[in-house]
Amino acid sequence: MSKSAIVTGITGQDGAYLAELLLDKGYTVFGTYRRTSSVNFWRIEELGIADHPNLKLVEYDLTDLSASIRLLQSTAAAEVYNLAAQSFVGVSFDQPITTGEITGLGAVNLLEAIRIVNPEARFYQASTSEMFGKVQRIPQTEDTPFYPRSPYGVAKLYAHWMTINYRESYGIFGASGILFNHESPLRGREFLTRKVSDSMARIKLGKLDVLELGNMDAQRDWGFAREYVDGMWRMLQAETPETYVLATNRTVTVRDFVTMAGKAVGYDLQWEGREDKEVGIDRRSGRTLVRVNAKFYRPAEVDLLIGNPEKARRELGWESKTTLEQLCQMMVEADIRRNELGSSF
Ligand code: NDP
Ligand code: GDR
Repeated sequence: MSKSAIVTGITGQDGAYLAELLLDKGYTVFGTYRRTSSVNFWRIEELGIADHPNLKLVEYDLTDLSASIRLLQSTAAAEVYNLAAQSFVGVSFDQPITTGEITGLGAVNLLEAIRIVNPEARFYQASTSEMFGKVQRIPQTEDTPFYPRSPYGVAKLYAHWMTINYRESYGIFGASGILFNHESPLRGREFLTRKVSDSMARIKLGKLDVLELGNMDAQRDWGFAREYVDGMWRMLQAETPETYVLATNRTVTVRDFVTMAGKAVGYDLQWEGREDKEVGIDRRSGRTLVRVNAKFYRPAEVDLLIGNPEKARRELGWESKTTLEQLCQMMVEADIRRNELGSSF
């Protein structure tokens, strides 16, 4: 009999890629989406899986315990991937309570539903490198102490520990993936890499003058999302529920990424000025293409993330293969195509 899985957050980047992977493996996928005034399925449409016969779309809100219980009852799913979250770090400073309710407590609604309805179901929690926050040690591993720096990071840390607590208290197969930043052409446009790839494409096409950004010195370990969802699946096929870091083990600054994206469309950026006076100028034309605007600074920042995925490599056979240069090129090309077609995603 084919397996079935619940994927919360199917309208998001990872939800779309994970659904694609599970459908390819023959799963029946129950993908959950939120009731909003205009639901948007552009990602699963772009992947060509929106009309797949084994994809069942289910209306669901993570903050509702009774809905979580009914979700487990009606689907009888063997695997539950909790990808739904208020996932934007910047917004979590403005909406700390909503973020706590969705990103933190929401995971517990699902864990409770599993405990009540089907304790045999395997659970994946989408944990994050944001839990490391103020760096204590590098590279970060499963044993690095946590020090979250945003309401988002704190909420995720709560959900992470609750996953471990349900593992230890009730024997639930709860795996937690501490994933470092992962990006793709399906990334939301509010996140750094996609904001940059989309803006560089628009500058190139004459649709935008200048790209405005916040902290240029932050360093991130950026990988390709399609490879990371494969790691999630591997965690739920393992013999025992564990915590794993997924990362590339390479870190670059925001500035480096912008330079890379500029290069992908033929610009040669040089950087002048410091902090909120910094600008990126194209050497060939002398044009200012990038400017820092302090309104994009966060009240507290995570300065440096670099993960060591050795445990995942050793125990799951997982590794990241796509280089950041390849990823950046892929994102910029996708955004050039979209902008030429006048697409708004
Ligand atoms: P996205 O922001 O692209 O997707 C989040 C999903 O959660 C969307 O489908 C969203 O639905 C859904 N959602 C939000 N609130 C609720 C709610 N109350 N009830 C049900 N669904 C809800 O995130 P990603 O795909 O990038 O990330 C997936 C998960 O992995 C998230 O939990 C994120 O925090 C975590 N993560 C991501 C990393 C990354 O680099 N991408 C790294 C580490 C962890 P809607 O479309 O309606 O808003
Ligand atoms: P992050 O991703 O906060 O790491 O969280 P984001 O892409 O938002 O920021 C990355 C870094 O870039 C700096 N930055 C800017 N960021 C945005 N969004 N917009 C800007 O204009 C800008 N200028 C500079 C940020 O300050 C930050 O240092 C992501 C999310 O997907 C989380 O859900 C996930 O858990 C973590 O990655 C791992």
